[in-house]
Amino acid sequence: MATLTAGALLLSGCSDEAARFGFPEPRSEQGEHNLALWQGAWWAALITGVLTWGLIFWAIWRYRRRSDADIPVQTRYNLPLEIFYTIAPVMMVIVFFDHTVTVQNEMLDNGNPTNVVEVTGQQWQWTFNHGIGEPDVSADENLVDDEYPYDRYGYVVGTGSHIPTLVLPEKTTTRFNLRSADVIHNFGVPDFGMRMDVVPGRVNHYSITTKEATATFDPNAEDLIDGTTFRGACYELCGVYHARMIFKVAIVSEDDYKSYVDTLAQNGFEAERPLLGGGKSTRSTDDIASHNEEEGE
Ligand SMILES: [Cu+2]
Repeated sequence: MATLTAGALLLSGCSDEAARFGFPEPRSEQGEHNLALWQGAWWAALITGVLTWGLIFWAIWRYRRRSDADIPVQTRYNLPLEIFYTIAPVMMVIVFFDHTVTVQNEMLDNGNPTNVVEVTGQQWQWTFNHGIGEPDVSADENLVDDEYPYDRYGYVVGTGSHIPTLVLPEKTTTRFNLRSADVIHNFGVPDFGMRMDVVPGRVNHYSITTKEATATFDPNAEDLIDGTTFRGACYELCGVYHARMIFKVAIVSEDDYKSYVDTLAQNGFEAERPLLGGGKSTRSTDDIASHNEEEGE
């Protein structure tokens, strides 16, 4: 118990990161649920570990051989104890399972998205299609048909030499519709505590609700996007240049987001349909987005 208390003091005394057991500070509402599951699982494992180690060492000491002539008590069976150490782990697994399912449901809950971004993974980068105007989210009821929530899109295309930035409005529920143009990719942002496979031939999706903005967008500034950005990546080994499928995430104010999408459109990165990979998606947005990249993190 002393060790446990010391451990708790150490953790609370240390940085927030230690208290999160290395989990990044969630930048989405949903990420908080995953963080809680992660912390709860660590605490449960630590408490069980300390208790078990304690009992092992206590038994070794308490029932040690005290002299050459002494033979410690020889116990072969202890039925109540055996029943206990069968049932206790089963109970623990049930509790873990219950929490896991609850958190999974929270992470996969679509909420009421007010913003939809069509994300395409292609070897070896991402395309982000941002809607212009108000979305008609009911268009997403059938994800494989030809209907999309917006009439117009501003898009950003990453390439092997250009890391794209996924710009999102603050305090907004954004739904990501995930498509692959070739093989299985995986779209994830650690600071959202979430990732999901991107599978050719189907449309996966999840929603996140961003917290407050940490960056700004100004079309007239030297650094188009300024402030703190987060890292995103492909989490499914998808080929030789898998490691290049990284991107940045910037959370900006709603006004900045609108101005960002308008800027994309004004610079010609506009389409009536989202770019879903293939030939067109090799066109790079370097010329409007690149000069902020160098200054980035
Ligand atoms: Cu990939």
